[in-house]
Amino acid sequence: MIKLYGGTFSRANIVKWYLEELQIPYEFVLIDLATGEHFQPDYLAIHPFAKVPTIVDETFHLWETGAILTYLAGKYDPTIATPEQLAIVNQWVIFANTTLSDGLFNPKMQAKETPLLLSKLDGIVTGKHYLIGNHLSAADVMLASFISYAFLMIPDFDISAYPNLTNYLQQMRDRPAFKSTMARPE
Ligand SMILES: N[C@@H](CCC(=O)N[C@@H](CS)C(=O)NCC(=O)O)C(=O)O
Repeated sequence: MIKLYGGTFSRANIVKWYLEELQIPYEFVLIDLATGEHFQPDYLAIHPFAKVPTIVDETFHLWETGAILTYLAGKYDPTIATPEQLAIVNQWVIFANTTLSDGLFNPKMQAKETPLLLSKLDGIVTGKHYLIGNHLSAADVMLASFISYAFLMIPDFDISAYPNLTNYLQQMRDRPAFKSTMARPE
């Protein structure tokens, strides 16, 4: 069974969400970041930079949220049949983790980049339930996770000017697997 190492409120929840969408059984191993459990030798042996999340799939260790999602997509998403399909998923995963993340969270970039990114995303998801094709993919999980984090981390973050993105995000947040993994208690 896959082991997922993560903190209570950490990016491991993104991996949890995707594992639950894929209906893959997993064991969650809570790493207490507050007490520095991630700096213990046992954990450093699987993640030399002492961050979460990490997964262990049989004997295979992997860290970095985006890399984990792409790995899970390639191995366990039955709708991904070609390297090109996986590459498109990876493109969105990397986009969310870099271009979008910088544009949303970097104070030096926010003013210029956030409206550009959100308005472009609003156009891209118009009339769509999913970013790619007619099923949820790791691309949706990463994109919706980062936009959801923006609501938690950026005071007054608001996407109401982008109705298609708002609808898309709401559909993601209504998914049972999102609610059981990403949603925080009110
Ligand atoms: N880009 C990395 C970021 C990992 C990361 O910074 N994780 C945080 C928790 S969300 C962490 O481990 N913090 C503990 C620390 O930095 O000491 C990923 O997505 O996996």
